[in-house]
Amino acid sequence: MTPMSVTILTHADCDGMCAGAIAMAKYPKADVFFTRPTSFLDDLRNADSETIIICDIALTKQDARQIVAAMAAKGAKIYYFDHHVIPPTVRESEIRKACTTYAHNTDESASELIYRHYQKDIPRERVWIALYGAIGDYADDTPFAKERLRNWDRRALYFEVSTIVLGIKNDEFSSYDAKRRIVKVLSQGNNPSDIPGLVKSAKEAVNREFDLYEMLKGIAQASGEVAYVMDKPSFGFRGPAALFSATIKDKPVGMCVHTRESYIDITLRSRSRKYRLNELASTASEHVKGSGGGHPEAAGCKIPLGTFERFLKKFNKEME
Ligand SMILES: [Mn+2]
Repeated sequence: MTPMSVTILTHADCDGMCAGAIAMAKYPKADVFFTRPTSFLDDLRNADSETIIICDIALTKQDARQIVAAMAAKGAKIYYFDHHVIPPTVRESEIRKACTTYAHNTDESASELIYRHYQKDIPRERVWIALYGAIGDYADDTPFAKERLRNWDRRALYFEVSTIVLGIKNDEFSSYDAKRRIVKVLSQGNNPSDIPGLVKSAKEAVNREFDLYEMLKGIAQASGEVAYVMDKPSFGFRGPAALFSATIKDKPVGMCVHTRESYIDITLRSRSRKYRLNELASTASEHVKGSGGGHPEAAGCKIPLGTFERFLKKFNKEME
């Protein structure tokens, strides 16, 4: 183990990048690695630092027990900031015991959780990054975020959030190396719009989203209370495709369905606060021996090939 070394393991979306940037504001020499729930166990096992900071990574039902055991066995200081639902295969008290610090709340973004932990050690203005992460994850409705939004020009903040959320959708900024550069720049107190090319990239993504909406008008379908688009030509922009399908068909829930080689990948978005998509996704996908989860308004599932009809029927039934 390298002494005094710090590894940041974080999610590669806006909230994860912002949470990572806050960790890096505290530890400028830290190494940043991006991970995701399904590769978290391996990446954690490979992390070789005295201090490991984990942000915005959900524990999967399948790996949760092994991850907690791996954290406990590591002999490192582990700081874990997350807001995903804890799977039933592990107890929160066990996670807490395996970590030096475990900050968890499903109502707050990972960026807010980590900012609150380090705020005394970093410049006050880094709260912007926390707000970018919160807005990026639709988690700016918390008492903390609402109060902080009043301190600044929120239109400027939204501009910066849009720059990062949309800018990383284009190839130029979607690689882990490009995202690592963005995290570093943010951690030093710069804004997303300071990164050469990122605003332009965001604008291109906006254009593609409007084009996507036009394209979906012709192919979105609906069944019961669910709108969906099946195997649209490109795999990207799945969240907006799910949402726009719901908007086009005027349904509370939209899905973007992609048939992959060995499973069906479904991205879900909701236009209504009435439903908890993560719970619906989990119940309906398990009904067909798949898996799913996420947040109340944004979720994802993997289900076996040939089970979409049954999945959809169950999903509609659970919505009632
Ligand atoms: Mn998040």
